[in-house]
Amino acid sequence: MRWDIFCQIVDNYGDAGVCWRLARSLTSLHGQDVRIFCDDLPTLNLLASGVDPEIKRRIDIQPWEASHHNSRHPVETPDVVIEAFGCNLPERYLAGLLIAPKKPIIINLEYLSAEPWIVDFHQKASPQAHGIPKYFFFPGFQENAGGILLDPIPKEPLLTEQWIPESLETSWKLLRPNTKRISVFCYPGVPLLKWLEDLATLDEKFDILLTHGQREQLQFSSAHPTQPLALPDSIQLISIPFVSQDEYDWVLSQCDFNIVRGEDSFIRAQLAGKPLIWHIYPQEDGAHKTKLAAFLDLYLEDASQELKHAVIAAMTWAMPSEWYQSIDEWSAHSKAWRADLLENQADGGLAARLMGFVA
Ligand code: TRH
Repeated sequence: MRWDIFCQIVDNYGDAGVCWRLARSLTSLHGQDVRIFCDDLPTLNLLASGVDPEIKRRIDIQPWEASHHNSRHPVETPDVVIEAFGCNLPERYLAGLLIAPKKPIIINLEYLSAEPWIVDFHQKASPQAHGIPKYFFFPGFQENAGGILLDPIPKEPLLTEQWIPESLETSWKLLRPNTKRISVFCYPGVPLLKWLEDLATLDEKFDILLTHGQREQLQFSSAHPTQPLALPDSIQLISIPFVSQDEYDWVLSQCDFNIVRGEDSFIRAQLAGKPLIWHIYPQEDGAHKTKLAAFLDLYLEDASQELKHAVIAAMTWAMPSEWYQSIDEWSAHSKAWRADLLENQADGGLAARLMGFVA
């Protein structure tokens, strides 16, 4: 089938990250013919840069405006149109669909959520005045939700350094033996410096891999506007460049603990099978708190009371000294959660469920 994915970048990298991962999953796992129309090609290309060139060649990446010309080629009408995160289709593109001999199906691909209500709305019709069939699709963890994007499934998360991506070679040389590794990819507004200072009080050495832009965030943290970064030797800060999506996946799999955010990195950290702090995208109405609680309900369903307390504390930015004593149990739990996730998504996850629904 022919798929057109529309991707409008609201902020950060997540919109492009999710659209790209969907495109590559549909192409590499299901042999689909995919075009992406995106209003920020530099961001999309940056994420996509490391992927197998054969897959990249098969995905047609186009600027948003290029979709306007589609109205002149009704023969090129896709079978499926994805409005990622409810973005509106360009009017001229929609006009082209209206005169096309064969109508596609439009999918409003929603944000990922662990909230129970999504299963009641998943795959429901969203009738439009223009008459083209449109449906909601809700990614999620539950069996009867839209699933998660799995591609590529990281290999067993063993700490192995036989292969190091070229872009990370310099940073990797700085890593110390017998030292725990933590990667950091979070939004501003959390007490990260205080968190690191507290980490330094533990009887352990830590190498902290700061993703692109994270060091600046630390320096200008509102809690410490003028304080220079003075951390003891037990904590080493290493800034890494912005890497491709595949290389970032690799980073997650090579760390003992990951701080992630948004949607795509959040899933990738789970698939890496390591403990994580999910810095959920903050929403003004506080809706993110409900979403975080819904995820924690699922994630901690089988956890001991002690682990529940520790993980909830960590995810709400309590200081590491308050929960780090549970790290071994949390590590074991993360491996089990990864296995459960893969079992629950053994049907192929989001891309396969989407294929099934459209069929
Ligand atoms: O960047 P994010 O915070 O994205 C968002 C946006 O805020 C968006 O508006 C919101 O809708 C969404 O989250 C829920 O976080 P996310 O989703 O994890 O996306 C980051 C992408 O960037 C992901 O695909 C991983 C990738 N990435 C790299 O490829 N290289 C890197 O070096 C890093 C740090 C990330």
